[in-house]
Amino acid sequence: MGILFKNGTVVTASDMVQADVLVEGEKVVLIGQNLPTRGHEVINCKGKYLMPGGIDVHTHLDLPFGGTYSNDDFDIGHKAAAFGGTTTHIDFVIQPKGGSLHDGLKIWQEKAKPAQIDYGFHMAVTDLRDDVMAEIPSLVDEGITSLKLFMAYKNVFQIDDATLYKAMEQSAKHGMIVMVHAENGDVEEQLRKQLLAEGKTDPVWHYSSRPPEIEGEATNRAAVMAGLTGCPLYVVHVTCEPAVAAIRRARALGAPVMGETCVQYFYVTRDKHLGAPGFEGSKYVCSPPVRNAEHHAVLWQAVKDGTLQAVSTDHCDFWYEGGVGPWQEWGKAHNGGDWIGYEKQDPSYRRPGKELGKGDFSKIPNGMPGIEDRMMVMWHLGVNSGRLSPTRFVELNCTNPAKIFGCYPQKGTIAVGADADILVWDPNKRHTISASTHHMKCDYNVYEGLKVKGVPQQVYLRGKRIVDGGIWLGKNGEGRFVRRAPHAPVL
Ligand code: DUC
Ligand code: ZN
Ligand code: ZN
Repeated sequence: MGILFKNGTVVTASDMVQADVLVEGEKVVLIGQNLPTRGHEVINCKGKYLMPGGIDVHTHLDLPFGGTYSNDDFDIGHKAAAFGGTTTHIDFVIQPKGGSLHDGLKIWQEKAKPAQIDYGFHMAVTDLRDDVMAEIPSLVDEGITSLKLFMAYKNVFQIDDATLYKAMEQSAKHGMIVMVHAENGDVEEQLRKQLLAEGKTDPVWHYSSRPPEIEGEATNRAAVMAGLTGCPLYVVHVTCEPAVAAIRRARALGAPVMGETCVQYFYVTRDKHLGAPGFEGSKYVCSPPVRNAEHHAVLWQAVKDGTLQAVSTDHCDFWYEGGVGPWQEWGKAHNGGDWIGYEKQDPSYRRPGKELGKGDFSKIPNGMPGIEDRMMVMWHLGVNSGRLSPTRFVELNCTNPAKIFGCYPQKGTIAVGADADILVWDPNKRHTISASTHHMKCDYNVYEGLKVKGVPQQVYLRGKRIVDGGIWLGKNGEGRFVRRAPHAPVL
């Protein structure tokens, strides 16, 4: 007996067709019209879209950052992702100071034990010693085919140009891809010191310490190295015109350069959000900073014309004030008391959050929530407005991420033989986004009050229904590590 999704419209990166989809076990086994129902559980999908589960290739769950940790972990963060239609994500393992890449990997494997959706790892290299260089090829055997290097966060994560160049040479040899956080960290340090010395300490000055020019410069520098080494480059969280221009130019010259932007960079602005009165703007501090509408328009053009190939979140949430939410109940209800996170050990404990940067914008933990919102907000702002077709929406949020990071067609599409990660998407259902109803462990939502039309009604992970309307049906430990293949295509 299988599950037969009947009478829906199947949306892939290339087509929208009225068809039935038969799932047996964990896989899609048949797509066709008027498939016989006998012996199957039938899901009536009339008026619904059947889309592949979302893939968010840029998340930071339980990330140590600026003296605290990001809130969402591989338990609550996974549930939140699934409620928003994301069934796979790729998180960043951070090489610990003085440690090896495999030391970092062990830490993240431990974090991932409660997994509820599928996940992969990128490896963030912070210290490319000779022994670490020698370790890189073995990552491929472990299904990790992407390295990440930070060109910013001086004295924390930042690497120098020689390191980036060497990492690219090594990656190119082994069919891996290099990702960069592209901002000039040396210039940022100078700007930051000047601003603080002038008494400019409020959240809005974060923007001035990281202007578009230093993002564009670093993006161009990395793109030049990709051209010289032949290493596929993926620029994460592109926010602005100078960075888009650098990627566009490099691609026109034939360099293997790709890029993503994140959903918040289409919506959140310096003027309204980061510049909000008091300390409110700290909610929107992330790096690179959010930009104003003129850059949003450049990003829409870039995701339309293929200069950028994917949309992710950089999900990395911190408390504003702290508080309770539905996640607390779930922690107890669905884990049978087995959950051993902070809150279980000491319910009064609250991880430090945005307040760490009161009086000094540079100490505000960088990041915001978004893993749950991405698909709904992109559908609403992109498809409902006519900027994106449903097929391009699927391509940006599901298919291209899978192709670029080596897990297509297992993930990222609805096709015979693919994992049955399926969204039953209701394009007519309305929903108001709010921190009071979201499932992320965060006391604010970047899109608070945004009325979207189009939501995932049911979510299937490898053939198992994990979300049904507002009901959670997933289980800890059922999320699986996704081994990715090297030599993925450059799109
Ligand atoms: N940017 C953020 O805003 N948060 C985490 C790391 C990053 O690069
Ligand atoms: Zn980054
Ligand atoms: Zn990030």
